[in-house]
Amino acid sequence: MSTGTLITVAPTGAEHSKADVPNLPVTLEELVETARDCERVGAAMIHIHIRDDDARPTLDIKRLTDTVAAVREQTSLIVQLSTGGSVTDPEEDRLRVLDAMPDSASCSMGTVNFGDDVFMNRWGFIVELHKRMQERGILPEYEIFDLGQLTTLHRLLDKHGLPSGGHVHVDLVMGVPGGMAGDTETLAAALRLIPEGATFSATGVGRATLPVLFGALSAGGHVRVGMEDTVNYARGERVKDNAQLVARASGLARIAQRPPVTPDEARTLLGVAARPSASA
Ligand code: KMH
Ligand code: ZN
Repeated sequence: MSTGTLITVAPTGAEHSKADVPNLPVTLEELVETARDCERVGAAMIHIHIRDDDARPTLDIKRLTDTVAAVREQTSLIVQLSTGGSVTDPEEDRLRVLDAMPDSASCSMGTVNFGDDVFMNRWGFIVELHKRMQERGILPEYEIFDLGQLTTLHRLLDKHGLPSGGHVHVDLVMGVPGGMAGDTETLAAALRLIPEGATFSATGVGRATLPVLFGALSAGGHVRVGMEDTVNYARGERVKDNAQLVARASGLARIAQRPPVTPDEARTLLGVAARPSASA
C-alpha cells in the first residue's frame, strides 16, 4: 500500500441552505477562496456545485463555465463538476453541465432515495452521460450510493466501454439516508465489487464521515471530504470551514503513511490530461 491519497473536497453541495449554514461557500469568490485554502492543505480535486445570486442551487451554464475558468486560474486542482445537481434538476440541464468542459464530472450509477426525496438516475440517462464524457475526454467519477449500483457500473463498462482516458474512478457515497450504510462492513462489501484496476474514493455523509474516512485509508482508497457531506466536525461542533475537513483528512493520510498526492500526481493517477492553460 505505497500510493498516496487523493483528497477531493466537496465544499458546497446542493442540499444545505446558506441560511442554515452561513459559512457555506456559495459565491464564486467564496468558492475560489475555499479552493485555494483546500489545495494548500492537501486537496487535489474539487467537486463543485454552484449557487445563484440568491444562494440557491443552479446549473446555469455560463456560471458553470466561469467557475471552471476561475478555479483553473487560481488553483491547480482537478476541476470536477457535479452532474447530479439537486434532486429537482431536469436531465437536459444535468447533461448540459458537460458543455462547461471540466476535467471531470460526476456520473451517478442509479436512482436512490435521498432523505425525503428521490435522486433519479435512469439507465438511459446514465448511458448518455457516460457517452458524452467519452466523446469529450472528461473523466467520469462514478458515484455509487448503493451496492447494486456497482453492478450497474459493470454493465455500463461492458456495454459501452471504458472512459476516454481508459481509467475507471469510483466514489462510494456512504451514509445517505436511503442508500448504503457508512460502515466498515459495507465498505468491505463494496470493495469486492469495484472493477479491477479501478481507483476508488469514499465519502461518508454526516455521522459516517469518520468511519468511512478511516476505512478508506486503511483499504488503500482515496477520500472525499467537505461541507457537501458534513457540516459537523465533531459531536456538537460545527465545521469551521472546508479547509478544516481537508486538513484533518491530510493529517490522517500522513499518519496512515499515505500522504496526500498533489494535483499533478492525481492527474497521473486518474489519467486526466495535463492542466489546460488558464487562457485555453
Ligand atoms: N445533490 C445530490 C442530489 C453529484 O454531485 O453528482 C446529488 C449529488 C451527486 O450531489
Ligand atoms: Zn455532489
